[in-house]
Amino acid sequence: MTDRIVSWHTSPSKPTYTPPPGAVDAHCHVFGPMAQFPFSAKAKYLPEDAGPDMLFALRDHLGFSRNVIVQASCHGTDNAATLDAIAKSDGKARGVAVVDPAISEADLDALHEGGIRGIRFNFLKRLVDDAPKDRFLEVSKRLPEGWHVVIYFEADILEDLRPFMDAIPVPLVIDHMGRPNVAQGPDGVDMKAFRRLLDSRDDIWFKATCPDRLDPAGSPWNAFAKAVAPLVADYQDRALWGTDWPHPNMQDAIPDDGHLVDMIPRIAPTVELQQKLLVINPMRLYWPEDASQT
Ligand code: 0GY
Repeated sequence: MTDRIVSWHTSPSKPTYTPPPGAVDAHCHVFGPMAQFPFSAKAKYLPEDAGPDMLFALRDHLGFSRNVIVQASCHGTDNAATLDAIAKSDGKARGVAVVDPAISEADLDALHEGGIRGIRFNFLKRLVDDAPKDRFLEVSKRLPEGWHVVIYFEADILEDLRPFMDAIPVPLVIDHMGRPNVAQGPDGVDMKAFRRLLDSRDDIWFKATCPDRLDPAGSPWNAFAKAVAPLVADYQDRALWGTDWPHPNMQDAIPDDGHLVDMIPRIAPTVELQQKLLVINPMRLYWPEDASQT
């Protein structure tokens, strides 16, 4: 691992779609800057710097108001870069941390003070060396009030993870819908299994994100739109949306973030759905104290 990767579009287009006031990009990351926040020795990719200034410039360019910054695997369990970005956001960002499950209560409280509202369990073997379910479960039982657990997995291990997910006593947010094969369509086996998971509890949320990762046919991501729009309609109070900028690890088919925003009306065609997806739902999870104003 020598070359540092540029995984984002350097001049994304201005979207045609205008998000509603107060829209939240509920899945994005920051990388470094490395000189200040070195990457983990266990990182599986080494990105170029993509710090808060770049993230906030993109937020404004795309017409969004707030960000939820998810700790990327390249920073391991040191959340300093994520916390730094939140601190620089003027209250417009909150975050999801990755922690050593042995973290103390005092350190969890410090993360809360810094704007963290959840922790992420990553089960992708290409990104992390291990994912200890028993230890994850233990820490999920002692999170600060109002926090949730974000889980990142691929569709082929959904059934294996069911007992683990069932035992987590706080709300769950599933990254990228558990990476279904969208080419199977809205009634394919992956989407059906994901719907069974959503039906098992009413506090499981999902991110209707990453057409660039999930649609094998590529842009304009028609299979993604076809498979995901019914899910957003049927579970409209639990759907979130995000850019995934700076698109960790993407090297081929780096998406244009303006085009990603233009997907929103294709998966949420009415103003009411868009308001839920982009404002009401993320505000309930990440800024509940302000949510009633939306
Ligand atoms: C994503 C997707 C990926 C990476 C990470 O933390 C990460 O490194 O999340 C991926 O490579 O699929 O959610 O941003």
